Amino acid sequence: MLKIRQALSKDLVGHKVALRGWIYRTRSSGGIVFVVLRDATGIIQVTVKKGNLPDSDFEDAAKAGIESSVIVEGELAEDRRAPSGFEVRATKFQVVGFSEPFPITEYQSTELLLDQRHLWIRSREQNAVAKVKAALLRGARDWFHENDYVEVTPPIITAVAPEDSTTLFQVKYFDRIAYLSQSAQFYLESLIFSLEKVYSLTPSFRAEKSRTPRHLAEYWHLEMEAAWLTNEDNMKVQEELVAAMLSNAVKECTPELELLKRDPLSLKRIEPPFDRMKYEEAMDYLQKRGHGVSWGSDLGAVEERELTIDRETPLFIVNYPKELKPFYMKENPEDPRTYKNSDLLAPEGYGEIIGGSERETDNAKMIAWLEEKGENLENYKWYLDLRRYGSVPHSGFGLGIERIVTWVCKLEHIRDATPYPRTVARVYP
Ligand code: NSS
Repeated sequence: MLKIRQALSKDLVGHKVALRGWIYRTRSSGGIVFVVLRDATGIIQVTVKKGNLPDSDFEDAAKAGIESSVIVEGELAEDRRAPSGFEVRATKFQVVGFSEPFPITEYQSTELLLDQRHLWIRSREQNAVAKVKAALLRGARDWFHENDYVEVTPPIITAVAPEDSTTLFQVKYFDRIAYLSQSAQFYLESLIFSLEKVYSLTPSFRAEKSRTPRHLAEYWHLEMEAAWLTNEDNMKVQEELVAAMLSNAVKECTPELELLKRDPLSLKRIEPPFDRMKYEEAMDYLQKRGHGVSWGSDLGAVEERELTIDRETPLFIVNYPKELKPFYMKENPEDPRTYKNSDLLAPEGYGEIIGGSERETDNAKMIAWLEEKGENLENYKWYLDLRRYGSVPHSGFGLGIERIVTWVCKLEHIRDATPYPRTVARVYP
């Protein structure tokens, strides 16, 4: 049994091939049924001609609607009119499972496609996105492994809010309230005192009320933390990691990228170092282009789009004002209004994919901030302990996997970067 991608080969022309998969399209004309078969790897045309195979097989082929599962045997031939340039002339056509009329047809509303997500994920675009995502993840894991990072498994049920306490999901935890993790960062910070360089890939949860094309309530978060690392070193890790992820996507998924209309060369060209722009310079840049922003304005989707729309490579925005970022970031000694931090923005208007910083090591500064926000210090006692027992300079970051997938796969909406998107409106299916 071959996979379709293997069968699309001049070397096999004239040979008998056996394939299995699902009917992607079908039409009959007279004594011929033209079936386009798909499997995990691609599509191929199968011509089923009465007389070339048992009559019962021909009748089944004529009857089987799209998404029926089938096993096909026949001779491979070149055919320039066929979708992938080849066709199989069937000598056997066995229907494994007839499909009821498939609820998804060509032009469907977004809502219907989301209701039918469990079926829609069979589409070629979703197939390609899933493979690109896997290739990006593999590129990341390989890079971390080659650079001596240890993969660790932080908890998902937590009592802390590393990012924004207004976007926590509560869970009933026996007789208490706990939260779904927004970020593994604090746990990773604790692990560097043993392992020095760690990373994790976990789901993160944000109860974001805003319906935007770049926010999910549940997303995959790739985070790293390392001892002895400055913010400048931290950005170098990000550049190298992102370049390694892109290069693996190109290596493993060129046909999928092309199907998604992403030119693989545009990714291949992206190499460190990435440009750096201070938050202050970003404000100037935006003001000159008519945006009503000033010192202290957050960079939202609109501003990040403006900053990156004409770029072909990612851009670091560094040194944000303190009021825009969380308490754990290290004050920038060169401009104490700001932190030693960076956001990495993807080019072509896609915007933020990574947030990172050097971490504050002065407990007094962090306690003052937590008290000001009315946080319960008890919950952070363990985190503050990390600065009491052999504190070291350290840095880390978090990369939103669906954000990088949205960019690499040129998606309009982040929900298509994951098979089952979780948004305000939807937990079904
Ligand atoms: O809030 S972040 O900017 N930063 C953190 O969580 C740090 N504690 C990470 C760290 O230093 N270990 O989120 C990091 C990234 C951000 O750049 C996005 O790419 C992604 O996580 N992110 C999201 N992706 C999808 N949906 C939502 N709602 C979302 N929020 C953040």
